[in-house]
Amino acid sequence: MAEEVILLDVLLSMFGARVRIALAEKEVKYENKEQNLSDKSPLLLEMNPIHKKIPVLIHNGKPVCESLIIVEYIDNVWQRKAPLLPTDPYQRSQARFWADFVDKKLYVAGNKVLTITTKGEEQETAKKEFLDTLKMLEAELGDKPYFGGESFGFVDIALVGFYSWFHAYETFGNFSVEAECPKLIAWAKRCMEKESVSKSLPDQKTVYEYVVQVRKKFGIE
Ligand SMILES: N[C@@H](CCC(=O)N[C@@H](CS)C(=O)NCC(=O)O)C(=O)O
Ligand SMILES: *[C@@H]1O[C@H](CO)[C@@H](O)[C@H](O)[C@H]1NC(C)=O
Ligand SMILES: *[C@@H]1O[C@H](CO)[C@@H](O)[C@H](O)[C@H]1NC(C)=O
Repeated sequence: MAEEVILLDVLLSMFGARVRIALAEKEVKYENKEQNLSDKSPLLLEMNPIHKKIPVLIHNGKPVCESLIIVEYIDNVWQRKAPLLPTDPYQRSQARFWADFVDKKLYVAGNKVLTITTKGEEQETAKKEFLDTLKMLEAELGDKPYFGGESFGFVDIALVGFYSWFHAYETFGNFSVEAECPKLIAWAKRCMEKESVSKSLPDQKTVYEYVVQVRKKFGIE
């Protein structure tokens, strides 16, 4: 059956990156339609009328929204490759827990770091929250090569897109992730050895320059 797969995406997005990586892991061919979030396209508004956010996967005309839900959908639809989520129900629940933790804690803490306006106390608080969150993730990783064990999977996909943002977090937060979480950096580099990951992620400098622009736009310098 001929399939039509379209991704509404933004290259710098860590949420979009999840979907790009999952599609690459499953070797799905698709058309990437880069979106301008300052001028949302009629297609984006039609396909995600509730949140009006990227990423949106459009599979044979039908939209799927929310990055983690899209990754799970991809895993269920394209079963020709190794599963991304564990098959064991308990392991599955744990993978979903940690992916949800990335959204609820890491993303939120990261945004606080990127919007730091003053050195001193604000910076210290934001930095601590972010690094504490990363340390919890590092503890969950432990000595395993990937979050799910021996193979690259759902939690790796949920988290690795943030690696592109590390230089920006480090610069505005005045810290080194490598100094604080060496095992997590080793894990990120291991993930980057996979073409599905390295080809899906923007480089750290590009993201940093984007954050500088956004901070200027909002009058933070
Ligand atoms: N929970 C969503 C988050 C997606 C998200 O925040 N997308 C941003 C870009 S990184 C967006 O489209 N923002 C547009 C807006 O908020 O107007 C997911 O996992 O897909
Ligand atoms: C995105 O839309 C804004 C607002 O219309 C516009 O100023 C900007 O140039 C657009 N960006 C790109 C890359 O087209
Ligand atoms: C950044 O961190 C270093 C080392 O912890 C510290 O010596 C320096 O004062 C910090 N700089 C700012 C601007 O907070």
